[in-house]
Amino acid sequence: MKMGKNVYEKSVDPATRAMLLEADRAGIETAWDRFEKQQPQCGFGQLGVCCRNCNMGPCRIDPFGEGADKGVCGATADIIVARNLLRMIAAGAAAHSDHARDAVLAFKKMAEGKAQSYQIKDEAKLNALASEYNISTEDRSPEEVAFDLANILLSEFGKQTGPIQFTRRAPAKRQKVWEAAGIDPRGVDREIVECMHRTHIGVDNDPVHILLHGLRTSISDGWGGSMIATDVQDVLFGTPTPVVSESNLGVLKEDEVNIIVHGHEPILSEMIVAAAEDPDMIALAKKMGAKGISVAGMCCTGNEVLMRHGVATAGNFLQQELAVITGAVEAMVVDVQCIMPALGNLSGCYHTKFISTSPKADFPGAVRMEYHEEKALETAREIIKTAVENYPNRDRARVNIPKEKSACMVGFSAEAILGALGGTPQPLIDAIVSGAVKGVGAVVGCNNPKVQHDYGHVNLVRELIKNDVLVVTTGCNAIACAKAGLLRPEAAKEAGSGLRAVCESLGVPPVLHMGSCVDISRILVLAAALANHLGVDISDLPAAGAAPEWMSEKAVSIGAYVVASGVYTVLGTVPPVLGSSEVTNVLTKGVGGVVGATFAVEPDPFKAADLMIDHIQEKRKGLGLKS
Ligand code: CUV
Repeated sequence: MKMGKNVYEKSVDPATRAMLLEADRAGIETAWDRFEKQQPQCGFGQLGVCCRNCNMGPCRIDPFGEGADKGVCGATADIIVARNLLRMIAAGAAAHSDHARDAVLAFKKMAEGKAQSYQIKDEAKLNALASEYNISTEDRSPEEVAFDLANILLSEFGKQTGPIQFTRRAPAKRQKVWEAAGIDPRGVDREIVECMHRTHIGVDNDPVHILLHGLRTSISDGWGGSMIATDVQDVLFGTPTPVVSESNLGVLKEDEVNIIVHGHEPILSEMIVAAAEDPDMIALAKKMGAKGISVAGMCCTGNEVLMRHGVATAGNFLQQELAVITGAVEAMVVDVQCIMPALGNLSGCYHTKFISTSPKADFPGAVRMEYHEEKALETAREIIKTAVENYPNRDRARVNIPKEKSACMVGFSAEAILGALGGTPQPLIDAIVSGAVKGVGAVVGCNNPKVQHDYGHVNLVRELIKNDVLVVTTGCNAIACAKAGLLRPEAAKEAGSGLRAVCESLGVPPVLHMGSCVDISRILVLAAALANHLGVDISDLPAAGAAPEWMSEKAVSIGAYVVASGVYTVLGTVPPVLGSSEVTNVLTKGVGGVVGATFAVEPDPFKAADLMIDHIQEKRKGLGLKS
């Protein structure tokens, strides 16, 4: 049947297919339908040659060379594409870093005793961070240390001269590369603001010069904003250690109040998880006829509570609407980033309450329950209560929860990985030297309806582990892997014999879930630890990165800082740069001469795996290791 066939083309995930059929039956539209209605998508936009940066325009360059070859100001396709890309990086870096800022502000309020719901959960990490900043810990309470640390972290955003402290975690050779290229960032906010200044009409009009600033800005994200977010969140909520859980829409409960936390900030989701355990709330749920309260995550705030508490995750980016379509979600609670405004209308077709909590993010059709640190737990309780009281409104006839869910082992922070190895990266290095493990692949990023949902993620990762490449993952790739069963220790059976033996001896999966998107900073820290241990640069490591289904501007910033850190990166969807041969050449070739790594684009996950494996073999050769 045509409808069924369509569903097969849209996703490889059976739960997703089931819900897409249900959506069709109910006449409900999803992102896939809206994507189809957008076809054909604007060719100028796809190539990146449309400029709306001033009101002499909009201008666009004719890619066939028959019409306009310059905008009104004289900007060529090369300039326009580079400027547009820089604005994407700015937005992505801003999203991660503004999240980090809020985490630090919450941390500061905690230190001042103004946010009673939060405590210091990882004092060892607090002290380690304090010593990185030369903050004295002697004869001082953890809160006093935290207060000083919060202030100095806040200053990383607004500072005018560098370096950003955490960039000093990179190998010395890498820092020299950045200094030589003039891309060592000065301050997080400064670089982002400068992106906006440079791309204003009549400022920076040299594509290479523009792209170099893009790298600088992205480094201020990866080794700045994102890393600050990860570390402060670890101090506040605990550094993840291995924990088991479940993943996919089948984690929703037939007979319990289902609450989904969706978005990015654990500042909120942590409190929701805590409040859901409140005996009063559970008693209320029972009074409403439910057996209990079940919290499940989506996207990266889901990853945060999955990593730290083993809270089940209901799915990745493209499943957010499908969760509502199960008819079994009492509340979809969101904070910031990757939340589809479509959820407003959609929730209106079901009993689901769509609750937006961030002072920064409002949505049509959402109930606003603004969330402030001072009253964090109180607000979380009110949110839970709203969800619980909504349970009797669930229409049983419309409940359709797919049965699929997979077990997963998660929680592999850099600390947990080093801990599992006995406190030093040496055993992993030995495995790499012997060739049992060929190298490390970092596979991350979103879903995108341009790609069959999860197809790129799951096939790329399977191919890598089959070839003895250990995979580290975050974000929506991690969730795709969890759903496919690749985060179970038993998945070692799918790995090549060398990787399989290593995983089985350690009792870990061949794919290590390192967290949310800001936690790609954990991958950087791990890469730095490996490089430092070997006395080489990150660009010398047998490692490669990939984002098979990326879509967000954050992913552009991530790709840029991963490459700027020396890691070859393969993108599965085409970034809007092909309208400029100069920009395309710089990203795929020229940048290698500056930072020792380049981008590649390869939509086919099997070919992408080959590219990564070839790169890893080349780096092995460079280190004198056998292939
Ligand atoms: Ni931040 S950025 S769709 S949730 S990974 Fe998922 Fe991860 Fe992309 Fe968003």
